[in-house]
Formats: sequence, structure tokens, C-alpha cells
Amino acid sequence: MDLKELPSNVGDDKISEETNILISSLPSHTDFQGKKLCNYQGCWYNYTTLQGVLNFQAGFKPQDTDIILASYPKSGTTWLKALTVALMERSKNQSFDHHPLLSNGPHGLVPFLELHVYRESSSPNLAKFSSLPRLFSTHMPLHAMHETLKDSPCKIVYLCRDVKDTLISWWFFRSAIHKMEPTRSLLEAMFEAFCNGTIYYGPIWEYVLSYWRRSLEDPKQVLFMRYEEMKEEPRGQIKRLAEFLGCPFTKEEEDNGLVDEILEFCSLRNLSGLEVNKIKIFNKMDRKIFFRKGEVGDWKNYLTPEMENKLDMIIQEKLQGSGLKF
Ligand code: PAP
Repeated sequence: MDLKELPSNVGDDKISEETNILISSLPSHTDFQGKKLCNYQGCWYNYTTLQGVLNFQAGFKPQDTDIILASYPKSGTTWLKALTVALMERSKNQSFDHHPLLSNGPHGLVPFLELHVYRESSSPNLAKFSSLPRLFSTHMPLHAMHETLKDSPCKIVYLCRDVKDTLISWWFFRSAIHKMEPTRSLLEAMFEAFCNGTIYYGPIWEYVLSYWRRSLEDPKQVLFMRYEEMKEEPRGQIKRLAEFLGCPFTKEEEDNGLVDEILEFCSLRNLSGLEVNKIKIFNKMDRKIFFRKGEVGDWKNYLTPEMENKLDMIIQEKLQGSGLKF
């Protein structure tokens, strides 16, 4: 079961006394669905996630070969996970008939550090990572990992997505989790929370900038990828990813069409059709809610011109001088 897919209040009883004391000293906020958030090191978390972040910070010992896939929620994490698994597995799996992605979902194969692995303990059993490199993922901003990773050469891939599409994707996801229709009132509340920054893992500006700046300072450690570029020129982007991860495609692999085969195998159409990604999990939630449209610019169908202008102005102001543009 993917713990990430549990509703966010499940596991609140796993919050330690120490964390409860810390929470009482942090800025707090109740979000548009009545969920309590607190601001730790500049990022808004619910209490369960904060416990996972603290456990990670206390206990994670990076290995030099570790690969961490990072993203703000709803930026295409599932796709990046599938592509990375397919790239790393290709020397072992010449065919796609017995591929690990057929028996486990991308989130099961590449667990989230703070949401899965360190959710309940700062010393989890990592025995399942017997083969190297270890693949992890996270929705934490880079500054939350800074101390823990500071002497490590491990690689981080950051996947960035257009803010407005991220918001729309999240709106649909939130609605699906709660088995509700995506209502305008929820969208408007989420929009305001996005703009104010008081949203789970927000503010998104600080978040994206943490990875953007590091990718400029040390492009060998942080690869900054964009969802829109992956959609527009998937071949170029998957080759870029493979090179960064130290497993570039050989000429023979390219001549044999392996680049296209991996892209097709990891396409939304194929992944969402796999039995493993259709199963019901905890609370009868469908794993298929991780697959929707996967389109660029879907926000145009839902945001008003006023919303568009407001978000554009905030984005411009917050990213000014950084060189990062949406
Ligand atoms: P997460 O943060 O909960 O892990 P994440 O996978 O980052 O979710 O985002 C889901 C989005 O990625 C969905 O976008 P949409 O709502 O705009 O459609 C989902 O459709 C999209 N997605 C999932 N798998 C793929 C894929 N293989 N190719 C392209 N987009 C994908």
C-alpha cells in the first residue's frame, strides 16, 4: 500500500511528544478544508508530514549513489518515477514483459522519504534497497534537506511544472481523494491559498527557487527538468535525464528504438491502463487518481482572466531576478 495515498489526518497518533511541543511553537494555519498546517523552516506541512520531515532530518544517512526525485505535488512525479525506474532497470530487463512497473506502481517503487520511508521512525528498515543506486522521492523543498545532504554527492532530479496547471491538477486530485465533484468554491479557496502561500508544501515560489538556484550552482548535483519540456521533446529530455543519472543511452540502444519504447511504456496512456495502477488501495481510493489528463495549459479551461492575471503578477514578483520564468 502506498502510505502517501492515505488521507493526511491518518497517522496523527504517530506524532511524538517532542514534535507536539515543536508544533505548539510554530506558526499555524487552518486550511480551506479545515486541516491544520504549521510552518517549519519556511514550508507549510500538516502534522504527519512534519513528523516525517523531522524523522528524515534526524535519521537519513545518504549514500553517494543515492538518487532523489523531487517535485512540488502534482508536477508529474509519477511520470518522472516511472521514467527513472525504466532507465535504471533497462540493463536488467531487456523486455518489458516482467518489468517491475508491472507489479508495483511508480510510488511503490520510488517511495517518498518523508511520506513513506520516514513517516513513522527516524530509523526505518532500508533492507529493501539492497541494489544500488537507491531511488527515493520527496516533496520537501531543498532547504529542508540541506543539512542532511550537505556533504553528499547524491543526485537530485527536480521536476518543475507550470504553477497554474499544478493548481488545477491538485484541485482535481483533492476532489478525487474526498470523492467529491471538483467545485468552483474549492478551486477558489485553493487558488487563494496558492496565492498566499499558505498551502501544503507552500509557498510554491520559495520551493521552486530552492531547487532552481542549486541547479545553477551545481548542475552535476541538481538537474532541473520541466514537465512542459518533457511533453514537448520527450526524447531529448529522457536522454538528458539518462546522462545526468550516469546511464546515457548507447548508440545501439538508440538505433534499436529503446528511447521510444521507454517513453511509450511510461506514457500516461500505458501506465494508467496497467492493472497494477487500477487497484483500489486504502479507503477504497483508486490508484488511478494519479493519472488524469497530463496536458499542458489545462488551466485555461478553469481559471478566470482575473485569476490568471493575479497569479501571473505574483509569479513575476516572486521570481524576479532569479532567471526562472513560467
Ligand atoms: P503526486 O504529486 O501526487 O505524486 P504527480 O504525479 O506529481 O502527483 O502529478 C499528477 C499529474 O501528473 C497529473 O496531471 P493532470 O492532473 O494535469 O492530468 C497526471 O495526469 C500527470 N501524469 C501522471 N502520469 C503521467 C505520465 N505518464 N505522463 C504525463 N503526465 C502524467
